[in-house]
Amino acid sequence: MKKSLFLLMLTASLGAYAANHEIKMLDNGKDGSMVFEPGYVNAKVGDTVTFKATNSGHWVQSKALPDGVADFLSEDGKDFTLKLDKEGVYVYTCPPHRMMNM
Ligand SMILES: [Cu+2]
Repeated sequence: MKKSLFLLMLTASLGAYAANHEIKMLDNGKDGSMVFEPGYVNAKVGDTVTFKATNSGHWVQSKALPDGVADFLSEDGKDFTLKLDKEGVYVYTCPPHRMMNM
């Protein structure tokens, strides 16, 4: 009886483990104009990241990814959710504002 209770608790905590992180794509943010906000997210494997098309005219494209992770490219004015299946650093850019370090 005690053992099955423990397993249920473990499942519940695993379910709570995966989080979604929102990154807004903005014309103007705390860090200046044409920015992702926040500019950095610390996430865990299994989490998702949603790039919110808060302002149109921005989208997101992968630039450098951990080995084995497929390149991604979202569409202008559309939210995009990425599942983080591998540990590592994910670097991305906004193609129209690459020259502005977005
Ligand atoms: Cu942009």
